[in-house]
Formats: sequence, structure tokens, C-alpha cells
Amino acid sequence: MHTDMSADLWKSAASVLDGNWAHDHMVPSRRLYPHQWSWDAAFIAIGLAYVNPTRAWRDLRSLFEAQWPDGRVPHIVFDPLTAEGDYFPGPAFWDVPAYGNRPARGSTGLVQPPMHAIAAWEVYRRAASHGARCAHEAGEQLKWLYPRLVAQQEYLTGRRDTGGRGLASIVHPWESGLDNSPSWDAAMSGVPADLGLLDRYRRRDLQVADAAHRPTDVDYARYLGLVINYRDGGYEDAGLAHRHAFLVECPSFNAILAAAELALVHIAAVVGADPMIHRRRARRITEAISTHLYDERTATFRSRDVRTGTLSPARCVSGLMPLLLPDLPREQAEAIMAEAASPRFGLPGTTGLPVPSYDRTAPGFDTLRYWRGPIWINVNWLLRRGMLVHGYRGEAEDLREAMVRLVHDSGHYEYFHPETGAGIGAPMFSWTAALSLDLLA
Ligand code: 9WN
Repeated sequence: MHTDMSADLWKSAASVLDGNWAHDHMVPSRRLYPHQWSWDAAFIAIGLAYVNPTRAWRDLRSLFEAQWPDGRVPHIVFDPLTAEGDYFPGPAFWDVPAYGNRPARGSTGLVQPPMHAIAAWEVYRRAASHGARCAHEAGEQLKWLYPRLVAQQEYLTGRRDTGGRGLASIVHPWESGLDNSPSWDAAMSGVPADLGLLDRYRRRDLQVADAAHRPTDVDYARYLGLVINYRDGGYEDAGLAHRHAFLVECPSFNAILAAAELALVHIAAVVGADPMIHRRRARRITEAISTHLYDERTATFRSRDVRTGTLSPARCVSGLMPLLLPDLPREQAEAIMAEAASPRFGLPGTTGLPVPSYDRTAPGFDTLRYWRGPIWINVNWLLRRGMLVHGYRGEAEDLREAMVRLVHDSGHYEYFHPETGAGIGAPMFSWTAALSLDLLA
């Protein structure tokens, strides 16, 4: 790849991360997302590992300082220095229960995909290249994080196994990180949409972003209704199957959950804990994904609605994520590669672009609306990682080059138009910048 292009991109990525640092954490973007988000912090740490490892650890630590006693790591940790009105729904709406050693800042009661063990391991293994002081810091931080990462995994594999199949359920589309993905359409159609809620609360996102690029009002009414139901039950998970309208097993969330156990195998070995526990858990989750989320008929992975037991009809980028797992049966890995190369997703060999978030050939494919078509760098980064795990080196390199070219030409946007490559959503978006650094390194 052209060295000027790489140098330009490296510089602009590092400056986005400098600009988005907020005293002890990184914001995903200044205007649209002025707090700390959970899986963003993990992707961001992976990039900070190259330019500022101390900040990578600080960011992860700020997030885990807000971990709940039951092990859940909140999907947003609110910055007390940011006004309530700067993001909706803010801390007052979430109204999370107080607990003993809770830090001053508020959080939500939802989670996001547990990318953090993967990130912590990536930051740790790069630390030595920054010198002895960084290596020492990395060892100390990893020791602090390990029990917290284990508690996070145990919360998800324990209390969140609402279907009893050895998979974690998400209780809200926001937990997937793929908010309005068509993967949830079938399950969300049964969730009441009280549009009156939107008269009472104002959508802050529509004041700072284009409505055509964001989830719809009906989506938001359902999102708020689900939060209210979970909140009013004290964010308790017991018995959710009988009292919550949305419970879904997502192949992407669960693939990340299993990949996190594999990262914990390495981390446990460094901190003097037993790695075997994590290896066994990774194998169990992989088996559950492979057995329960794979549709033999179409040879694709789908999300499963826990309440009805049915697989979603939508073919989404989340179905490509189990490629992250080394123990996936060979024919399923091959099926993912075939799906990724098909006209539905079109690997860069055919389109010159990274894969979109949804099947290009589906009637509902929407080039602008968030997770219903646009290209996102984080899921493409995960797909490339999966290709490397399964030895698809040529495809991984093509995908890497397509991501680097796209971000270089269009900027560090939140997401990208899947036909023209134009940047959409928030500019100067942290994880796009952070993962670009990793792709260039
Ligand atoms: C809701 C911060 C987050 C990402 C998610 C992305 C979007 C929030 C929103 O932004 O979600 O959590 O307000 O739309 O979908 O993946 O973590 O970047």
C-alpha cells in the first residue's frame, strides 16, 4: 500500500483519538455520543495500544470502575461533566439502582458485546515494544482487570442464559451494538411501540444527526419501552422469559463472548490463574453457537428469538462473526466465507469495498440507515480477524486494504455508504480511527 497514504491515515487517526479524549475516558464522537460506551472502549484500546497505551488502560479502567456487583459492565458510563440534555436517554431516564461502592458517575443497566478481554490482551502484548515501563504498567493493569473480566463473562454466561442453551441473550437491540439491524425485526415486531413516549422525551440524536441515517421513531418508541420494562423490574434478569418482550441470542454477541474466553486463556496464563476454565467455556459457547444459531437450509448463522424459538429470516453481518472462533466446524467456516463472497455481502474482490451491515440483495437494504446497509469498520475488522483465524490470508489482506482505502478516502466516519463509500453519521469517530491504526501497523 502507498506509504504516503498510510502516513496520512496514521496521522489523522492519532489526531482523532487525541481530540476525543475526555479527562479519563474516550468519547465515541464529541457531538453525538458525549459519554463512554462499552464496546467502543475496547475497539479504541486496540488502537491506543500503538499511540498511547496508558490511555488505553485508563479508558478500560474507567469503564470497569462502573461495573455492577453482579458483573455486568454497563453499555454507557455517563460523564458527570456532561449535561443531562446532551444525550438521550441520559442518567435520569435510566435511574439505575444505587449500590455500595458505586462510583459517582451513573450508567445504563444494559450491556454490550464483551470485546474487552480481547482488547486487554492486544494492549498487553504490544506493551513491551514501548519499553520496560509500559510492560510493567501492562502487567499491573492486566492483573487488576482479570477478575473483573471474569465476572463480566460469568454474568453473561450465567444470568443472561435465558434460553438455557448455553448462549447469552440480549434484552435490548442496543446490547448487540448493531441497534436497528434487520436481525431484530421479527422479534421487535412483537414489542409494543408507544409513540406517546416520544412526545414526552425528545430524541437528542435527531438534533445532531440526519433522521434518514438513524433508527426510526417506531424503533425508538420500542427501545424506550424495553428500557422502561427492564428498569421497572430493577434490571433483574431472573424470570425475564416471562416478563420481557425482547430476548434474542445473537451470533455476533455470542461469538465475541467465546472469543473473549479465548483471550482470557492467554490472560490467565500471565496472571497465574487457570487457563483451562476459559478454554472449556470457549468450546462450550462455540458448540452452542454452531448447534443452535446455524440454519442448515441456507448455511448461514442467524439470531434466535428466545421467546418463539425461531431463527430470524434476515441475513446480516452478525451472521459472519462466528468466523472468529477457531473451533468452528470447517464446513461452517467455509459457509461463512461463501456468504461473505456472495452478492449479498460482496467481499472487496467484487465491490472494492468492505462488507455492508445487511444483505445487499434484500428488499429492505437501506444504503443510509445505520445498521440496515451501511459499512461499519468494527465488524469488518472482526471479520478480517476471523479470516486470519481460519487461514484465509489473501481475503484478509484484501479486506484490510479495502478498509484502509475507504477510511483514507472518506475520513474517520462512523459508517459509510455501501455503494459510493461516502462517510455517513458522526465524523471523527473514535473506533474507526483506532482500528485504522491497527490495520496500518
Ligand atoms: C446506543 C456509540 C454507540 C455504539 C453502537 C451504535 C450506537 C447508540 C446510539 O452508538 O448506539 O447505544 O445512540 O445509537 O449502534 O454500536 O456503541 O458509538
